[in-house]
Amino acid sequence: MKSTVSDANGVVSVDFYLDDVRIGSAADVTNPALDIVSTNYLEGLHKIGVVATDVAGNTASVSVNNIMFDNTAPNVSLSASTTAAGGWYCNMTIGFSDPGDALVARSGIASASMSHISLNPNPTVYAVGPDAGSKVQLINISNTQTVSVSATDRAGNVTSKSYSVNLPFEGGVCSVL
Ligand SMILES: [Ca+2]
Ligand SMILES: [Ca+2]
Repeated sequence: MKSTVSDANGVVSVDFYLDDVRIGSAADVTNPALDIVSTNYLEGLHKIGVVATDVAGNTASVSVNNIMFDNTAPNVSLSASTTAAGGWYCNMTIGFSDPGDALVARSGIASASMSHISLNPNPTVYAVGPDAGSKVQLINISNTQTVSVSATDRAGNVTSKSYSVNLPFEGGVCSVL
């Protein structure tokens, strides 16, 4: 986190607080900053505060409530939803969600992608909202192929998985192995 402070006669210290507990001081009072490792704290909403002290000992403070620490990576899954009736294709559905209570511990899905090595080397990235459902992508496959899925939440946590998917050469039922 970063803060901006100023004082006509000089600032001597800038202290940072998390949930009203002092957790550190700025090394440089002209550009106050402190890194917080969110995984050292409980997931959910927190209060962050800053106290600046001038040469005369006067203090000024500011705080911000409801800063979310999201320490849990999203869930991702893959399913085959359509048979390959007469064609070398099936509909693959990527499912994704960000676990946690909707109002507290979940930052929401920022993006999700699906890639298929042999036909689509570049992942298709969907722009999705925090509570978006699954997306569908048509993928041409034959026999056993690998499909990779990934989801990223708004806090930057990523989950990636790879699945073997089977489609019989001439029609048949697509299946995630
Ligand atoms: Ca002053
Ligand atoms: Ca999350």
